[in-house]
Amino acid sequence: RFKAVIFDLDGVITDTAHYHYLAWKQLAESQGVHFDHAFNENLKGIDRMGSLDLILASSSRSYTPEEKLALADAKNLHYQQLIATMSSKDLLPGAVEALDAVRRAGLRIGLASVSKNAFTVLERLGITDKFDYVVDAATIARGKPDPEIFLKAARELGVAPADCLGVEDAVAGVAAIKSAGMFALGIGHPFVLTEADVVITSLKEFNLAAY
Ligand code: G16
Ligand code: MG
Repeated sequence: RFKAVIFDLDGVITDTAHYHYLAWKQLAESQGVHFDHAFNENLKGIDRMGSLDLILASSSRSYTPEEKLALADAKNLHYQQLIATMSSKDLLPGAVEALDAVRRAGLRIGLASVSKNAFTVLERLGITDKFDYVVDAATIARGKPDPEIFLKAARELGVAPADCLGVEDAVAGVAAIKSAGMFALGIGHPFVLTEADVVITSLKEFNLAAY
């Protein structure tokens, strides 16, 4: 019944959340801000500057826009060093099988990640050619939960939003899919992803015919 499937990257296809965690933790602690896994959960799907603002909100001092840019750049440099070691071994279980099942079913495949490093990560994973269209995060004005990135993917794929299945692991991402008017498949826990139409634990359970 769907004509396209639009995937999120981080937390769905690969676990870059861990690398974001390491890079943000070092940055936060350099500013005297406590950072743990629970806080990292809030940053999933949130763009770089939005994430930095959430972290610096706990700092005792204030920052100029220039200081914020420098901190965001430092975090990104560290993150890029971490992802440089990625390879196909970093694909989450079931990810390639899910992409290939969608392809066999004759549907279009898109990627909607707000990460400006998404192209690099796809290359490292060796799956760039599995996508018909990858949104360039640099062209997106409003991050998730705004539907902009999912709507852009649908438009570029030539498919109406109502004919799209969106796949997300983050609360903000599921919210973006729902406000785009798409069917939302959540990857994670139903108590967390309450807005999703269906929630599965990982792409290992992906079954296109069931949604
Ligand atoms: C991802 C991550 C976020 C990260 C964002 C921006 O979003 O989940 O934690 O802050 O990308 O990444 P970058 O700093 O590389 O531009 P998504 O949409 O892929 O889940
Ligand atoms: Mg994600």
